[in-house]
Amino acid sequence: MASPSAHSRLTFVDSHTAGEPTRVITGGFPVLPGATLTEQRTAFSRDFDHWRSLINNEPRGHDVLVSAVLVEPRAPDCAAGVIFFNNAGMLGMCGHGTIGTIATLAYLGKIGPGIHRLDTPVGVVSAALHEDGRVSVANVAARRYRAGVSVDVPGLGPVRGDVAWGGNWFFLVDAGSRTLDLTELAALEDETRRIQAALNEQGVTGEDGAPIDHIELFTHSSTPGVDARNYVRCPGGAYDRSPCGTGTSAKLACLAADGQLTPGQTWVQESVIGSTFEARYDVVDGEIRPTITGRAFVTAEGTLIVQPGDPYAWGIGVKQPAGAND
Ligand code: PYC
Repeated sequence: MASPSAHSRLTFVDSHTAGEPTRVITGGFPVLPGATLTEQRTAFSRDFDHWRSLINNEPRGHDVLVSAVLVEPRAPDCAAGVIFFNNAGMLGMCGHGTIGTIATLAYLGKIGPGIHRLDTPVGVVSAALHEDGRVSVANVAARRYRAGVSVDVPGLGPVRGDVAWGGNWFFLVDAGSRTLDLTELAALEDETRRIQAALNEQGVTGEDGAPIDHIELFTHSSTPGVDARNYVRCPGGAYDRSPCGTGTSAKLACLAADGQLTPGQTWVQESVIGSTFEARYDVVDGEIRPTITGRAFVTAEGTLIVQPGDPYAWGIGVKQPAGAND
């Protein structure tokens, strides 16, 4: 087992994209074996999951954080390979995290304005860094898998939603006239936790039995120029402070399937904190290809330190591997 030894040090740059944090690990992470990013992600979750916990769980991280480890790209012409993870496990793609990663690479002087390809476990994405610092992410293809699926949610009754892929699997529920704002966080957390549990218990999944691990409630927005507002529950239970890049991509796939948004038309998606992404899609080879535009700001850079004997080297509430940090 690869373990932090005495005085292990991991360098990082933190940023936030529309309020949602991203931590890019820039040095000190073990080399991940594998011929593809998918294989490397599998090796990560099988053999190095305690490193994920070290980075993302308290006392060095927190449950809102999405982190990214940079690896050698395996696909041609990519600026970097990137594997995203959070307090619960691995993510497929991450829209806000991609914007944060590009802003971080620019901050480090590794890239400038222009188009940059990133290799991810679910495919290559390309990101345009604009002169003004905004980033447009051309995401992997999005699709609605099932429409109007009903789940029986204890305490809420039947809840209907669409199952869609935007780089992660989402269950999208029309919240009607429900208020999606910061005053409602406790209730929204409770409702989406119940919906998530009901999906798991009733075996509602994405394609090929893939777990649905993001719940997206959406409603209209009263903000001028904004099309919709959402509340997105992430796999570890935290809510996305940003409008969620993969969730917005899944939403575009549903709008396209319902004939409510045409290729090239702009969709402005607002988060529960009021931050926005601008989105649109193109149809390429019959597939919905979303582009999500947003802005990230660097908030910190530093070094995570693991001193020998730290009983919480791997995080609070996480079984500490025997002898791993003596
Ligand atoms: O922006 O795709 C996203 C995302 C996923 C989880 C948190 N943010």
